[in-house]
Amino acid sequence: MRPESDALLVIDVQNDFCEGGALAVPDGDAVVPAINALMDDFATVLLTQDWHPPRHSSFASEHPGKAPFDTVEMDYGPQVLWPDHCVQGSHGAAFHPDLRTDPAQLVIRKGFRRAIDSYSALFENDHATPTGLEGYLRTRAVTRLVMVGLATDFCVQFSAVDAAKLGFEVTLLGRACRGIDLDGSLDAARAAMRGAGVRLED
Ligand code: VGL
Ligand code: ZN
Repeated sequence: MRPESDALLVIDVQNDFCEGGALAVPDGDAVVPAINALMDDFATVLLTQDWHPPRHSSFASEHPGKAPFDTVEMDYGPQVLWPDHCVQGSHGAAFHPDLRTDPAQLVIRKGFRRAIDSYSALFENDHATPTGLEGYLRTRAVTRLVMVGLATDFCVQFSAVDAAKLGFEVTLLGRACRGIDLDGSLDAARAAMRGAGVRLED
């Protein structure tokens, strides 16, 4: 068992990112058994949940003439548009039914403001508005984060880079992550994470 200072941060293992979901990540379901097994090693287990209100500004359906996976310029910078997904309280927003949730001590919800998306578990997409997770980690004296979940090139990447920038020691376990891979975004994500000092392991 690892010390309490090491947290397993499980990103967005929700129905909409798994097979049959609105924004299914290829082979996304494969992370579930790997993550469940990891939970036994960690005294500190935290989950994130993508949690959008209806008509969220990241939904392509809110942008006439735009399609899912197009990019638009928001006042906080570029934003990829997505199919409607992870609407608060919906089946798609629920955790994958086989994901163990009992070991989790915190569920942090993000993307709940209509006008701004939040890929990262730490800051919204303006890179300035905190989610509150940093304070939780610091007050619990967590210094190391092992990150797993969906999607490698969006929410996992943004969370890992933000955490590394804040001084946490971050490791990403590739076997428990899967990516969307839009126009080479997976390779770009790996490079960005390495550049930020994130350890990439299998
Ligand atoms: C995610 C796109 C939109 C993710 C969330 O969890 O990676 N990607 N919302
Ligand atoms: Zn989302």
